[in-house]
Amino acid sequence: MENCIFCKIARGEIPSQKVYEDDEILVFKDINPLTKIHLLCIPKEHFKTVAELDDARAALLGRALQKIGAHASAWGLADGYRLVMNQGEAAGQSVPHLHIHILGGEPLSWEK
Ligand code: DGP
Repeated sequence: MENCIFCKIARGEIPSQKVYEDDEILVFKDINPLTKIHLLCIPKEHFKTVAELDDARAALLGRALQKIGAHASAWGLADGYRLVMNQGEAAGQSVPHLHIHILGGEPLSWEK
């Protein structure tokens, strides 16, 4: 998608602080961290929400979760972390490119 911020980050047209990259996913630091460590994991392929998952994208999302699990300790998240995916504007999704928030680096409460 030409004007998508995360597509531009994936293409290297907008700088980001990358912590992991392979041919199909990218993990980088959130520009507006909500916790001491706040990363975003995106598929390089553009789609907005899990409503658009076909089998190939579902497998891609599974591999993204697998990579997060494999690398979280190296990213400073050995004590635990939270994964959040906002789906749609009403849920707070501001960038219409599927992304997984990876939150941690401090104790996280589970209260509204
Ligand atoms: P959401 O509200 O769930 O769509 O989360 C979008 C996140 O993306 C938000 O926490 C801020 C982050 N973000 C937006 N623009 C940029 C950017 O240009 N660079 C980086 N690193 N993060 C961004």
